[in-house]
Amino acid sequence: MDRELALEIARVTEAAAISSAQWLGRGEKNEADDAATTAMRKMFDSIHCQGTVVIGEGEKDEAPMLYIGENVGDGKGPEVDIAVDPLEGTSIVAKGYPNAMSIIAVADRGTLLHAPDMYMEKIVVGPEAAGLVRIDDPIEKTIDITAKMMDKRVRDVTVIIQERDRHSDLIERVRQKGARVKLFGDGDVAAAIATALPSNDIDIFAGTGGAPEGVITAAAIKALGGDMQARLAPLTEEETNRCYEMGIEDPSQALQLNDLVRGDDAIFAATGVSSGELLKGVKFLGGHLAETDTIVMRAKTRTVRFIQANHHLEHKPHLLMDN
Ligand code: VTB
Ligand code: MG
Ligand code: MG
Repeated sequence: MDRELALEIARVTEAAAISSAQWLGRGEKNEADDAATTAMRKMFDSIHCQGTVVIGEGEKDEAPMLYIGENVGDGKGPEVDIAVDPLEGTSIVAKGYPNAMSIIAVADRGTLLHAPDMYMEKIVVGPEAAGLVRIDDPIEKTIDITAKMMDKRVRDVTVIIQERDRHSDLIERVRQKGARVKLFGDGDVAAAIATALPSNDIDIFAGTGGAPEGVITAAAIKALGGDMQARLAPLTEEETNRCYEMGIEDPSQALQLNDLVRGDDAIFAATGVSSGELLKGVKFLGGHLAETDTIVMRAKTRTVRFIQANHHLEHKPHLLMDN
C-alpha cells in the first residue's frame, strides 16, 4: 500500500464530514447519513487504488452506494479492502450531540474481517495492557490488570461503556469493583479509540456495539499499539446463518486483533463531524470557511497525524447543502 493513500483517504473523510455536519441538529438522521455517503462516494473516484468495499452501507440491493462488494477508487494502484462508516453516529448529528465522525479504514486485499451487520462484544485497551486482556475474562480481572500495567489505583481506572440497558450488569460490576464508569450515548468507535490515546484518562472500553464498527476500530487500535478482542453476537438464527454466508465458520469464536485486521498494513482516517473524545467537529466559520479536524494513522509505521484543515467552501460548492 502506498503511504500517500493515508493522506488521500483523509481528503475523503473531510468531504464526508463537511457535507454531513451541515445537518447537525436538524433532527434528520437519514439526510445527514446520505450527505456523508454521497460526498464520500464521489471523492473515492479520485483515490488511486483498486478498492473493494467489505464493510459499507449494506448489501447491494439495500444501499445505493458504498455497498458491500462495490469497487471504488480509480481502478489502478494497490488492491485493497475498504471499510467505511461515512457517518458514525447518525442520530448524534441529528440531535447535535458529540462524537460523530466520518471514517474509513483501508487494508491489503483480504485482510479485513467481513463482519456482518450485527452486534459484537468488544474489549479494548491501550498499549500498556496490550496482550494481557481477554474477551472471556471477567471485567474485574481486566480492571486489575489494566490498573497494574498503568500504575494506577483501581479507583482511577476509567471504563467507557455505551449507555444501554444491555450494559446495566456490566456498569454495576465496574462500579462495585471501585473503578470509574464513563457513559456515552452513541459512537463506539471514538470511545474505543480513546483508550489507546495518551491524551485522556480513558483506560478500558467494554461492551456490545456494532460489528462493522468493531472491525473499523481494530484498524485504529492496531495503529495505536493498543489491543482489542471481540466476539460476534448474533441474536437470531438468521444472523448466525449470515455469519456462515460471510465465511465465518465459528461465529462464537473469540476474535483477536489479528482476526479483525490481519497483517500490519492498515490505514485509518476519521474526521470529526461533532466534537468529542477524539476530534473536534466541523466548524463553519464566516467567509465560507470550514475547519476540519482529522486523525490519520498507519499501522505499519504507527505514525499518527492530526490534520487541521481550512476549506474554502466557495471552491467546493459540491459539498454545500442547498438551502
Ligand atoms: C452501535 C455502535 C455505534 O450505534 O452500533 C450503536 O457501534 C447501535 O447500538 O457506534 P443500539 O442498537 O443499542 O442503538 C452506534 O453508537 C452509532 O452508530
Ligand atoms: Mg453509518
Ligand atoms: Mg456506525
